[in-house]
This record gives sequence, C-alpha cells and structure tokens, in this order.
Amino acid sequence: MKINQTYATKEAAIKLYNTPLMDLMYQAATVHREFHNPNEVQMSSLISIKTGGCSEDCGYCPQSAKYNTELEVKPLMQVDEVLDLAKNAKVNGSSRVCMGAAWRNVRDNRDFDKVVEMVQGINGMGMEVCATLGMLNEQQAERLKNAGLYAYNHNLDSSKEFYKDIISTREYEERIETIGHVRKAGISVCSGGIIGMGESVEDRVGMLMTYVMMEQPPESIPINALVAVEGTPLEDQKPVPVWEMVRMIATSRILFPQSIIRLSAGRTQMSKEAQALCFFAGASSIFAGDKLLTTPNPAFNEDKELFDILGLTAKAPFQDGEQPETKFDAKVEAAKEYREKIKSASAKSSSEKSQKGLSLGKW
Ligand code: SAM
Ligand code: DTB
Ligand code: SF4
Repeated sequence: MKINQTYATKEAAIKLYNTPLMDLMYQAATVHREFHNPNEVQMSSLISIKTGGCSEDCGYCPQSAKYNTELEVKPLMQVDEVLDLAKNAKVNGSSRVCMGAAWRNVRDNRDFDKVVEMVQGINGMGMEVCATLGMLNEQQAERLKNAGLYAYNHNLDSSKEFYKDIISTREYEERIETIGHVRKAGISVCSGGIIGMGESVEDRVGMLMTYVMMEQPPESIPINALVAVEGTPLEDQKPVPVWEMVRMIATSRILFPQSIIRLSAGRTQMSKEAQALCFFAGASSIFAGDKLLTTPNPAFNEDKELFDILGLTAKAPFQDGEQPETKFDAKVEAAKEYREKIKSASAKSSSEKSQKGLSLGKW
C-alpha cells in the first residue's frame, strides 16, 4: 500500500496530524512495524560536492549567494576526493551517500561529467547513491540513471501556498516537473520538506497532499527541522518543538506506509529521547557524520551510542530496491582517457629530464 486512502484528503490528514499524541504515535508505530523493521535505521552520509554561491533565494538556505552567511564558497570537488569520503562513510556504517550541490539546475558541462563519474564510482562501492543538484531535464536524469544513480533528492519543502513566502526565484511547478523527470528515468524519488519556517499545520499537510496527488509518492521523504542560520531571512526562527517533528513524521508514516521517512536536519537540537520518539513514530533513516551540507550534525560516536542504547542496527544497502547497473558513458571515458594521456606525457617528460640530468652529471 503506497498511500493510505483513509487519510488521503487534506481534512482527514489535518485531523490525523492533530490526533492526541499517544494515539498518533501508536498508530504510526503500528504501520511502521507492518511495513518496515522497526529496529533498523539507515545511515546516510551527505557530501557537499559544491558549496555556496547559489543563485536561488531559498529563505532557509545558508548557501544562497543573496545572503551574507559567512559561508566559504567552494567549487566542485575532485572525483577522487569525493570517492575517498564515500569510502570512509561506508567504513563508518553508511549504506547511502547523498551528494549535494548548491546549483539552481544541472548544466551539461564538465562539472556534470565529473558528477556522473562520482556516481559511477560510489555505485561501484556497493552503496546507494543519491544526488541533489537542483532542477534537471529528462536527458540529464537519464544520464544519471545510466551512471548508477539510485535516488534523486528534490524537496518541495512546504505547501504551494507557503512556498511563495520563502522562495521567489523559481516556481513550485518547476520542482514538481523535475520530480517527474526523475521518476520517468526510473530513479527512486526522495522528496520532503522543512518544518519550523513559520508555516502552518495546513502548509505541512498541504505538502504531503502534493505527494498524494502524484501518480506515485516518493520512496523517500526527508523531514528536516529548520536549522536557522545567521544571515538568512529565517535566522530568528525559534527551534521547532520536538512534538511537532514527531507529529510530522508520524503523519507522513501513516499516509505513505511504504516510503522511508527520514529524520533529517535539526538533530543537534534534539535529545536522544526526542530522536527515539521520532524512530518510534516511523523515521528509519538519519544523516550520519558531524556535518550535514554546511551545518553541524551529531558525530558518529554520539549516533553509535544512540543506536546501542536503543538496540538499533544500521540498514544494509538495497533493501528496498535493486542496485542500478553502471553503464558506459562516452564523455566520462573520454575525460579519463585525456587524463591518462596527460599523466603519461608528464611522466615521460620528467623521466626524460632526469635522464638528461644523469647524463649531464656523468659528463
Ligand atoms: N540546490 C539543490 C536544491 O535546492 O534542490 C540541492 C541542495 S539543497 C541545500 C537541499 C535541501 O536542503 C533543500 O531542499 C532543503 O530542504 C534543505 N535545507 C537547506 N537549508 C536548510 C536549513 N537551513 N535547514 C533545514 N534544511 C535545509
Ligand atoms: C534533505 O532533505 N536534507 C539534507 C539533504 N536532503 C540534502 C540537507 C540538509 C541541509 C541542512 C542545511 C545545511 O547543512 O546546509
Ligand atoms: Fe540553492 Fe538549493 Fe540552497 Fe536553494 S536550497 S539556495 S537551490 S542550494
């Protein structure tokens, strides 16, 4: 059951969200047990492959070039650097890597070729590869699928009505279109939102209703608590109460029984007890590692302690879908060949130089 039809109207879902908390959690936990292993939580690692300087004006985001957040802008990372971070994440128990880029949209250039190569490399390590690169077209989605991309993250973030208050540089419909391209390419969809931006319960449920209206809801729904960053328009927002996070997770859990609900940003402000309530209410994934994209996250050791206390185990990759095959990509192969040529030419010239040095030395 992908959608629980009992709550598939806005009125019914709002009523569900406002159910007395013990009843709501019990109901969510019951659904969770029916469709998922309640003692397993997926650890996913974020890598900010291109940081800051984004042309969009998302009011919550420290990476927008429009705000003065003292964030260090960094160009796209090198392929090897990213693969090393992914290897390390795997050693620490992560079964999924999500690469984030502060782009409005993907462009068909050398940077995208490098991202394709990163996807190929991480898929080759036997990890689920997710990417969040902004808007993309059908061809770009297909290229990522052929590289071995397992999931694409593209959040709606809130309701269509509230969206206008936080972003002016793009339309809600454009986000929905990108999700359509991802779906069409056969990539698993990861899409969710942020709470604590000043939105109403209606807006939170409104976002979930957009997923209800889709032909197929996202396989993965991240629920983020706003990390209020100094310099952004939302810097003064008060931390969202844990109870609201639990309600949002539980409502999503009940509405989309088969989807993975992810307890995403905002965990540094939450106690272990609060996080346990989120897992009980149906969250079965966290971002692991002491940094999200640009803001802090609990350290590996803290999460290990939490897992030990709760008796949770880290979920293995590809439990909910098959590992995609990595197919040949002409542009990536051409780039690799070019790099090899440069390498061997420079090796040849340095060996010639040292030969010359030796013979000069003899003379
Ligand atoms: N630029 C791409 C995009 O917007 O789709 C990908 C990166 S963007 C940083 C990914 C997501 O991070 C956003 O959609 C938003 O949900 C989340 N995010 C960004 N800043 C956040 C914040 N301060 N607190 C919580 N979530 C945040
Ligand atoms: C998602 O929903 N949350 C993650 C991931 N998808 C890409 C990102 C959270 C970012 C929090 C702010 C930051 O660290 O920059
Ligand atoms: Fe750019 Fe994504 Fe941040 Fe919006 S959320 S400013 S699109 S990086």
